[in-house]
Amino acid sequence: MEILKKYNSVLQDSLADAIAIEEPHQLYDPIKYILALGGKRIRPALTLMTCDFFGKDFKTAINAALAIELFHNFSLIHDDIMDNAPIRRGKKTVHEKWDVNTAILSGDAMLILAYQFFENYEPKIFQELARLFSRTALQVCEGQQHDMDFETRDNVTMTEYIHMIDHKTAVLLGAAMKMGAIVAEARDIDKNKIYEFGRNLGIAFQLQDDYLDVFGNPETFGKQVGGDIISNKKTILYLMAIQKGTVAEAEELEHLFSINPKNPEDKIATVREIFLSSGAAQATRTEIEKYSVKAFALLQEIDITEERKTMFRNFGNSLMQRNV
Ligand code: GRG
Repeated sequence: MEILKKYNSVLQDSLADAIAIEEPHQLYDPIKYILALGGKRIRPALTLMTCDFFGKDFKTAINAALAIELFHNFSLIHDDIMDNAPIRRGKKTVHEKWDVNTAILSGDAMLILAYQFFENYEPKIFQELARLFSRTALQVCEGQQHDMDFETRDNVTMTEYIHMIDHKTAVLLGAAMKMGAIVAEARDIDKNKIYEFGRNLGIAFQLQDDYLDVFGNPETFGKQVGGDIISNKKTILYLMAIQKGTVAEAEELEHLFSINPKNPEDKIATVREIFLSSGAAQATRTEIEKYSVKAFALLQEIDITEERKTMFRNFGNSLMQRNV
């Protein structure tokens, strides 16, 4: 993302040096491997950007940024084991390249390494970062468990779904930004507003991910369009369609989400039709808009210059337009 470029080049160097330990190779090689696969590095760049915008040299936030990226990558390794996923960032997942036990242990080591980066801060900042980080990590765990529970439930409410994506994904974006504000020693009220900005934008982003999975352009989406339909994942579109559609539409959807045809093209096309005819597609767009508007309204209230607010707004817009 253009706006994050300045931070990404500093991050690139720091990440390459972050894991200096070599032995045992079986423990540290997978960590170096997943970090070298890249990814968009949105979260650590946000930590640096937020620190910068609250008026402190963004390099002072590098340790917090490294912690958040290590944590994110650790959660991806464990998530891929749970999902039995073969590919991550276009390459073999850690448990495929090595094995499941190696992936578990390397992931665990990454979580500890993430906390160690906080030791570079003086006690007051250290405590604030660690407290936020622990709370956030626990919420991510809770979000993951809810997501797993939802797979076998057929009565998930919209509120429960939003709560799940908030915890599984959005709180980490909020925390990434708040950490930058903590290192910059911003006012408590502003720390909380920037946290809520990141969190609401994170919810909007995840809902948009659900939407693009069905209606996205295959050239620009970056993932297989229809992937959630193929794997029978009950996203917001499914929940909205069950809630808003006719009895016949709901029954057909329930049936389609219980089968796994060899050629999924017809299934994808029918589900897409029902999402449109039931009003679920429109209702999802309204929901995305609601959380984006909320995020931008919070930004307006923060005590930083108009120029910096515009930069945050541009970041939010480019995240939602997927120019990442
Ligand atoms: C917190 C102790 C503890 C355990 C973790 C495995 C797990 C429990 C949680 C899973 C969390 C998870 C993988 C959430 C998905 C978040 C998400 C949107 C990932 C994709 O992020 P991008 O697009 O990826 O930023 P890149 O590859 O660009 O970094």
